[in-house]
Amino acid sequence: MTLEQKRHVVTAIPGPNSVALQKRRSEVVSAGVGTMLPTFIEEAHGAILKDVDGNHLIDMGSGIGVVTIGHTNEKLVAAVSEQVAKLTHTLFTVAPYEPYVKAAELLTSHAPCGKKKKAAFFNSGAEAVENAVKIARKATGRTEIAVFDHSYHGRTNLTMAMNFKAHPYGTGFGPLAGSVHHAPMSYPFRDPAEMTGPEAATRAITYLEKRVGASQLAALFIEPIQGEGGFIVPAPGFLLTLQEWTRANGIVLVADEVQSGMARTGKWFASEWEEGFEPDLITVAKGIAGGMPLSGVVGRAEIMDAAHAGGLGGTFGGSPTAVAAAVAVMEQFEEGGWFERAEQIGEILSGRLTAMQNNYPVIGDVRGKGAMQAIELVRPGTMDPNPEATDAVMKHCHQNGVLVLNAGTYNNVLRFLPPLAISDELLHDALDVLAAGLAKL
Ligand code: PLZ
Repeated sequence: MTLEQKRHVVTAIPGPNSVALQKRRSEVVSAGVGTMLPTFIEEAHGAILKDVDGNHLIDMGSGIGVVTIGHTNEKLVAAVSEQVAKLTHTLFTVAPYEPYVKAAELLTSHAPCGKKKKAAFFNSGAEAVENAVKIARKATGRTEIAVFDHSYHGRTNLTMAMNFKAHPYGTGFGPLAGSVHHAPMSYPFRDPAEMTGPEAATRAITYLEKRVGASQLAALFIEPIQGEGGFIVPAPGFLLTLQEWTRANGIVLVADEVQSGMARTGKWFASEWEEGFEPDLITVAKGIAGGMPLSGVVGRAEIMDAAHAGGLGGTFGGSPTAVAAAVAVMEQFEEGGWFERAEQIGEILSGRLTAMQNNYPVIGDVRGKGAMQAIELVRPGTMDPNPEATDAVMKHCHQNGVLVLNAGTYNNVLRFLPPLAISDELLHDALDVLAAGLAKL
């Protein structure tokens, strides 16, 4: 399938057909399932979404970093079509199939977790995080879990407790799971100006040592670049200092790369940007299967093998079509060009966003790596978060056919994570719309 790779707005957004569908939807779909932009999408290709009113929108979010390889990527569509006609389900723990093994071979060969690695597949990012907790507890014989401020790890009971933000993720849904401890993150934009990565790590370590005790901790979870928290990139040396401490204390270090992994930042994993950083386990999802539901835990074999046979699983985890999609994605990454493209996109994004920051003092910070970039909006001349301006600029983009996403603990971050299939022309067009939205403030 193809779609002209051009922005084209023919109705109000949302248009009349979307408004009618939204009405139908509100009758039968739970109010708890929110929607950022109530425009119903009919089809998509590359970096273009076509809605039910014929509008062509530029996708600057990839469904929150999922269709990194581009919408309806041809090789992925072919692989999934072939697989769906051949075998859709046995349940891998009942009777296995080869594509699961192939996906595990590809994933283990690229995960930066030491020499001998193993993997297991699940459905969602939250499920991968939950399984990493199980594996780390079994491997260490300990119970306690540490996470960072501004983190996001999912919507299940255990992962709700691992998120930083109570609202909207946890409020009213308790009691939340226990044995989860939050430590201060390295947040260069908001930390004291002179604070280094190792100093920020020491702050977190001291907190955890006093509050929990290193010997009690099974695992420390860190997003090497925080996603929902607002693309917070920790200061250099932060991750490495944490690793020295987890290694010295027998704590399993888990990198949650659900959002940052799989070519998004210009490498297989964002962890690789910190030289020498080798997490024990990595959780993956989103971009690994280009839109098919798949997640995984990959990491050091001796830790992955700590779980007893029968201890890990689930009916749909690593289903044949999902792992076939993952194989198609990872084989294309191996073929080359994708990481370079993510870096080029990053240069265009950071160059233009920095130029906008010089023009518009509402932009307090520009940050990110590769095709994972964001701006944090403040009240000009202060550090105060500016969620109103963020919302206004986002709405301007939406109305003009550019799907951008917000993020951040203070709802004051606009994040950009386009499909890597986006052309320079489309990217510049989307950024022109963004600049016009900032000018309008
Ligand atoms: N870990 C780092 O970014 C999902 C949430 C979308 P699931 N982030 C998008 C929403 O509002 O529900 C995420 C993540 C990181 C874990 C997860 C959870 O992944 O596939 O949504 O369960």
